[in-house]
Amino acid sequence: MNRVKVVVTGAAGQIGYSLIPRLVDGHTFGDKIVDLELVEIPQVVDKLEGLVMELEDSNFPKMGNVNYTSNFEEAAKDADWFLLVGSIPRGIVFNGKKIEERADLLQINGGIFVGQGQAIGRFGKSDAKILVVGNPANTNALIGRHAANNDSQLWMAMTMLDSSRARSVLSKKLHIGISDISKMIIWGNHSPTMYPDFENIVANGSPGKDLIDDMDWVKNEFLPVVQQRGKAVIDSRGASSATSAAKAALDTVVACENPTASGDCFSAAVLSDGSYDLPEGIICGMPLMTTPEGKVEIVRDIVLSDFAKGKIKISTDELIDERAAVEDLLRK
Ligand code: NAX
Repeated sequence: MNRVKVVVTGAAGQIGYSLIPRLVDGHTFGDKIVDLELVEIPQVVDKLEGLVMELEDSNFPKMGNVNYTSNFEEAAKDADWFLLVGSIPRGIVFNGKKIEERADLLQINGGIFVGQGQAIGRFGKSDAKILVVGNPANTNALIGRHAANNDSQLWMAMTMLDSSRARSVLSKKLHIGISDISKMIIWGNHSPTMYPDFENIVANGSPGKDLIDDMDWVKNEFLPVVQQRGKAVIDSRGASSATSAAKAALDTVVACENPTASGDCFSAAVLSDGSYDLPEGIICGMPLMTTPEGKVEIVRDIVLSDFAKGKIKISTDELIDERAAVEDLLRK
């Protein structure tokens, strides 16, 4: 197949502005022609005309048909990929109420994902891949997956940005290049409870547990820096991570579209099936690989230390709490 149809929601947002051009630049999908469906809420959708003008003016070599719409069902028809970036951020006024609580955020954004999930299940390709970026990403993906009710489609929540951040910190600590580090796994939720697994990385052929024995550094620097990196970017920039989030979304697509190198894995959150004794029925960060046939599977041979298991439990407990907060949306 030499064409791929990609739906992007939140297309007028800051991640969208960095992400969308790079979907058609010939890198992410290689030789394939990329048809784009750019989706926004009705109040914002007209702004996308300007983005489409810019895409046309950029002469991207692999750009196919580009459409923009606020009708998600129309956009979803026969799509191969869904990059669900759109969501309502904390702090905005929604239906007359300022949204500050995580529970409110879960309900509002979860509601969006019921409708989008149903449309993906009905109209998306049977082997569609869905990457949820909009927060709270794991629980949004759980709601969307449930509403889609289509087991042949793959629902993921993005943890690649957390994995990229962890690799960056580890490469500085070990004085090696980013590409010298493989098997960077993020376990759990895309939230400050996530667990970046330094013990199971492979750095220039050596396991992380042999290279990093400074637990004070792990506890007091590595984990807090990676877990709080999103907040640090917001505090400095006055806006959340956009370029790095867009790059991470593209990296996730590339990781799914190409077979994973032998012995390596990549990070995304998928429905847990009880592997590694993780609670079933949550969308949980795990090690994944893409087979030579193009199937994305959980890697099942990672060994977890007691330290890792304790940290991962904190994050999966949080995911169970989030699931309980949206129980009503999982009954629809
Ligand atoms: P922006 O506020 O710039 O853009 C979001 C866009 O989504 C807006 O244009 C809005 O109109 C649109 N939107 C809202 N509801 C929609 C719907 N139902 N259908 C279509 N579009 C809709 O946010 P941006 O900085 O682009 O971030 C987007 C999301 O990514 C946020 O939820 C943010 O928290 C999340 N992030 C997730 C990350 C991850 O690693 N999973 C990291 C980066 C980022 O923080």
